[in-house]
Formats: sequence, structure tokens, C-alpha cells
Amino acid sequence: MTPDAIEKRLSESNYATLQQQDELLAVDIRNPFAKARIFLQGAQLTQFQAKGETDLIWCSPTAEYQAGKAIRGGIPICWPWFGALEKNPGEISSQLDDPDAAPAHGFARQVQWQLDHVQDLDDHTEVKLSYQHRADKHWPFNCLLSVRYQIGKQLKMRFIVSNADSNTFHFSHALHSYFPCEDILQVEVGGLEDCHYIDTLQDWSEQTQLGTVQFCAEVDRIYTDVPARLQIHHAIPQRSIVLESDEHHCAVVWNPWVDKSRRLSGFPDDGYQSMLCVESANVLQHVQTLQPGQTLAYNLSISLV
Ligand code: TA6
Repeated sequence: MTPDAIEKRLSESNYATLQQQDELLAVDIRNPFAKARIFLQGAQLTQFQAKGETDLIWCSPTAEYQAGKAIRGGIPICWPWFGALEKNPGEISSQLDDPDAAPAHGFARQVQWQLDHVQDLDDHTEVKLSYQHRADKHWPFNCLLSVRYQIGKQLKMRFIVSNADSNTFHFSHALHSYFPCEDILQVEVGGLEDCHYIDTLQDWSEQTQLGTVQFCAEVDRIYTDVPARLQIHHAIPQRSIVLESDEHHCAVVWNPWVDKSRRLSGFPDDGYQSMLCVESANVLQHVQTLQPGQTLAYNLSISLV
């Protein structure tokens, strides 16, 4: 999509501008309710701050903005699989001829999406992007992805997958949301009490969550069958981020802690102290299946209370 074509779409809104950060183009929204930045690569939101509030979303200060390379932070769209392909159920991994060459978290966050429209409404600006995939060795199915952001007092996101192929396909996915915190030692994630989870750091063993999730070491857990509402509580200053979604049945909770922070690209060595991920997902037994011509939509709203 050429910058001129993007500018034409942006002219439909009073609050949208085109920005470039290193190799990547982004849409900035500055409306009366909030400010946000959405990169065309991966349709990835990297900033959201409601008027008069602190940042709702975290993005690494050392993130790299290079074509084809995932941006560290914001809300990466992980599709058509979550994590390492070989760790996904067979009905997903068996769809590719060369699973070893598959990128972690799929390819949707690495490709250029099209900006479809930017529209100012009464209490938000809507930004819609899409990506049309033609069957290839990376994913042998014709399909259409679209995402619609509502930039208002709340951040709302609707991710839609349509099967434009003559074959059924299966996928897993996650909205890999990064959140800021003043002090990771003061953070608790609520809503996951008594949920079953897979601890990827303990040989993918099955565990049960006792009380809230707290952080004093690396955490990398896949919770399954989670409630529609999760909260990230921070003690001082007191604030809670609420995630609500009826269509995501799993949640991934991650903090890299000291050692992994040093290994991660585009991530400061002390980054673990001021961020955490709570990712809205459908993974493992929640494999998603799309028949030819079928569409599935996944909503997520994120707000500060
Ligand atoms: O969602 C948690 C996780 O799978 C972690 O294991 C870590 O790898 C993180 O995602 C980041 O993955 P990325 O590919 O963005 O570096």
C-alpha cells in the first residue's frame, strides 16, 4: 500500500496522521478521547493512552522497527499458531510441509497489512486493517484477516479470520498484549484463581492456580478455560487494568525476568521490572477450526479502572 493510498484513507478522519519509525509506517490517532499508534506491519498497536490517564500498553524502549521483524511490545497478533508450531496440536502443525521453518507465533505480525478505513464516530475513532493471504508454503490456505480497533476512552479490538479456501483449516492464536507496571513485584493478576495451566518452564506440566498470579521469577504459563474478565492489579500507585473477552478461552501470562530479558531482542536488560504480558488466546485444546466460507471473530476490550 503506497503512502499516498494510506494518506487518502487517513483523510477520512480529523485525528489520524501517517508516521514512519525506521523502516515501518504507522497510523497515529490523536482524538479527544485517547492517543494511539498502529503499525501497518502486523496491524500492530504499540501505544494507547486514554486522555488524562497513564499508558495502558507497554512497548519496549529498545524495540526494533524493521520490515519483517516482530515489534517488541504493544499487542502483537499471533496467528495462525501461538508459540512454537511444534508445540501446537497435530491438526495445526500437520498442515505445513516444513514446520521447522515456521516462525514463533506465526507470520501475521511480520507481514504488511492494508489500511481499509479510519472513521471518526461519536466516542471513538475506528481504524480497520486487513491482510489477504494467498495459499503458499508458509500457510497453504487462502484466507482473510481483519482487525478493527476502537480508539476511545477504552481500547477495543476485534480480530476476524475468514476462510476463503476450499479446504477447512485449523489454527491457534493470541493477542499478545504487553502491559506496563511501576514495579513487577507489586503486580497481581486476578481472575485466574483455581484455573488449570501449563507451566512451560516446568516441562509443560499441568498445574492449578492458587490465588492470584504474582511475580518473583520468570513466569510463562498457559491458562485454559479462563473467565471472560481478567484484572491486572498494581498496588502503589493503585491501578487496575481490566481485560474482557468472551471469545478468548485461554490466557498466557508471561514475564521474562532477569536471564531471559538479557537474551531477548529489542528488550532492555531491566525491562522485566516494568512490564508483563497477559495474552488473550485460544491454544492447545482450544484449536480453532474454520470451514470453507466461514468466519470467526474475537473481541477484546482493555480499560483502566
Ligand atoms: O507468550 C509468551 C512467549 O511465548 C514467551 O515464551 C516468549 O517467547 C514471548 O512469547 C515472546 O515471544 P517473541 O517471539 O515475541 O520473542
